Amino acid sequence: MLRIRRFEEKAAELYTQGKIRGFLHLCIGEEAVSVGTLAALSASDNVVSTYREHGHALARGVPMAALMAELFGKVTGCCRGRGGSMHFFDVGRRFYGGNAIVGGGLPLAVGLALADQMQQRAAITLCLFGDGAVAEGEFHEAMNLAALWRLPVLFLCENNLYAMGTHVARHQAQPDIARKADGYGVPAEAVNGMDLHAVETAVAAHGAAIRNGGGPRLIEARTYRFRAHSMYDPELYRTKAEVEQWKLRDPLPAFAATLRSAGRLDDAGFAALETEVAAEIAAAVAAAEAAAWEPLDGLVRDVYTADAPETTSCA
Ligand SMILES: Cc1ncc(C[n+]2csc(CCOP(=O)(O)OP(=O)(O)O)c2C)c(N)n1
Repeated sequence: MLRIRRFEEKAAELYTQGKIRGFLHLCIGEEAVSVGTLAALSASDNVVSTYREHGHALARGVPMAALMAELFGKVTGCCRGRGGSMHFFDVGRRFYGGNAIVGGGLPLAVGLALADQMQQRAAITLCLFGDGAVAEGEFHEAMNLAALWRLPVLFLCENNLYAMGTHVARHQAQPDIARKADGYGVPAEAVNGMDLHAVETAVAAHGAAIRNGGGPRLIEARTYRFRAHSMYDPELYRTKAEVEQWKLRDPLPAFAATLRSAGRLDDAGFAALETEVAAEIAAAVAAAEAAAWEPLDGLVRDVYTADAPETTSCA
């Protein structure tokens, strides 16, 4: 969680300096969902994410340097700097995006799970999406097909209450997202998305049920983003008091407190973690600064190609 938090704080700083361009959506406040979820999956599972995916990619083990370089638009980025913040991708780690289209990952996840089922590959597909995606047709089509074909998909809605500036109660006739699974006969659960342990426990349990042939499941992780929707958002739709109230539930100090009371972390240990993370970030930034841009003659590479895309992992 600390790596994700500090990585994103640095990204925001670099963005204001003009080093990172395009869109930048931070997941600060939602780290317990990234870490708790990915900790409960195995390396052979598939992960399909959204445009707010920095935390998911880091928790999946995609190297920070490859992600930082991607933010900079450099050739050493996980997509050669072509995708930027919204399109982190690492096929070797079965991390299938980074997707700018709200709800766009849902059909992709169903396709991956169908392929696994047809090839009798033992894996589940984690499909992450926001509360805004639940208003899209893709959500219902994906739930329907996954349930009908009993596909090994774990749908995980990261409900941070807002789709850009619209509160979930203003775009959902039924704002209790977990209940939407009832219509498809899909078992579902809402969990405290600010609690790493609660998220990990739920994902492990539902993941095990899916692996045992139980068909798809839905988890609604109730969480909150402390920062604006993106770097361009004046946040006129919520009060500062509301944000401050949620910050009292910040998953990072909460988990640190749990570790402290269990005798597994003290001040010196926490300071050492901060130092380690700061060094990792500094190295990632320096490497991204020093890296080359995509050569001009490579600009149409992978746009139209007869060759299969590269399938190696990021270094
Ligand atoms: C199909 C589509 N419609 C609209 C948009 C514009 N848009 C970008 S983010 C967003 C809100 C999505 O909110 P949510 O799914 O709750 O994710 P969160 O930002 O809360 O993580 C919208 C409507 C888009 N990118 N794609």
